[in-house]
Amino acid sequence: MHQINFMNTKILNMNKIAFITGINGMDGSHLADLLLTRGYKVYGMERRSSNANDVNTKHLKDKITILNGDMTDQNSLLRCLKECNPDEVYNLAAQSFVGESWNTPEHTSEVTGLGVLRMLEAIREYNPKIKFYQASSSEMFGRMVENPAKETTPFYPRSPYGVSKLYGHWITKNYRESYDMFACSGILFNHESERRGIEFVTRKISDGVARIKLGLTDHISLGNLDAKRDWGYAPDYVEAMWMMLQQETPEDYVIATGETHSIRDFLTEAFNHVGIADWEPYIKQDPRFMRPAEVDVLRGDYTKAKEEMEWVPQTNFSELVKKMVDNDLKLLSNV
Ligand code: NAP
Ligand code: F7E
Repeated sequence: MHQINFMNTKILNMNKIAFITGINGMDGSHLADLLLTRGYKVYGMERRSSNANDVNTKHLKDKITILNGDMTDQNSLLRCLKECNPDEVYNLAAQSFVGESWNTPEHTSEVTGLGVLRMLEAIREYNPKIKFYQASSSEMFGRMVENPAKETTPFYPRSPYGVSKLYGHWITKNYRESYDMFACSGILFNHESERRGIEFVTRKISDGVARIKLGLTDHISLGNLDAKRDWGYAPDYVEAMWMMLQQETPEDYVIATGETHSIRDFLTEAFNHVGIADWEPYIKQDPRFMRPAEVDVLRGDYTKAKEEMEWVPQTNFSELVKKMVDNDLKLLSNV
């Protein structure tokens, strides 16, 4: 037994086994990095793809074990649990792109909604003592009834993705209450990093700004520039996921920065960082990137996480934007 102190949280034991779904995603890869430093044996689940999908996990190749499974296939989840016998399951797999959820609402509901039920059932059958983390989302607040939103704020999702996440959130709470399982949800507001998928607006901007700076393109095509988001840094947020499973009792927490910024603010910060003050000529507004229903503003109140877990965000908006732009400049310069 090894002991460490982390941000004044309780002393933790090591040699635990963690099973992470969505391992190749942004959060899955950051969480694996974190849990390895905490001494965990890490298993990650990926679904089959024709081509390698390991851009975020290449560096973890010899450090973690990959299992094959799919959130739409109950037996595959049960088999994964049997293969790795985890202490903690982090369910990060999802069809996570809000815009795509209008194109494939049924698929999104299957993976992002019902997939949670399948995992909970697999845990219940294999070992109900396993601790379970569900990746809930600020998209459940959608048209915010209260600003900033906290754990008790009523939900009002605005997309098939948000509705699916709400199902996952409530079924997690229901299994906690029905079967006394250690099952909890982190209601995470937008968080980004150098590993963010290219279709999400922050990475699309950081990549586009880097290309413009390097003379590789002359514009970025975007949709609604007036939407506002509460953007944090993904490595800070995966710490909160892990902290939730170290609490004495399973509870849901809002994880956010408490600040909100528009897409325009993000553009200003990103272009300023490469020395371009007048960025408007570089933006083309494209109706393809507008949504049938928009979430105009999101802002979270993380007081509960601060008071009960001593979690606070470590990276501010300006630092986040700079990290992402610098990373894309480096990636594109090496091409
Ligand atoms: P991400 O990069 O899109 O990763 C999602 C992962 O889920 C991918 O590895 C994807 O694999 C996998 N996946 C999709 N469908 C699957 C299926 N049917 N079976 C198994 N795996 C499947 O998302 P992220 O940003 O890291 O977010 C992690 C989780 O947190 C997601 O559940 C997301 O909805 C939620 N969340 C994210 C944010 C945010 O701001 N990032 C905020 C709140 C909640 P493929 O590569 O094969 O598609
Ligand atoms: O859009 C606007 C768009 O796709 C942010 C996911 O991780 O966070 C993420 O969902 C805003 C929206 O993220 C473009 O209309 C303008 O208002 O980067 P996004 P999201 O929809 O907030 C939540 C918390 C999750 O849970 C999700 O999994 O940006 N926007 N122009 C654009 N968005 C995109 N993608 N592309 C554009 O061209």
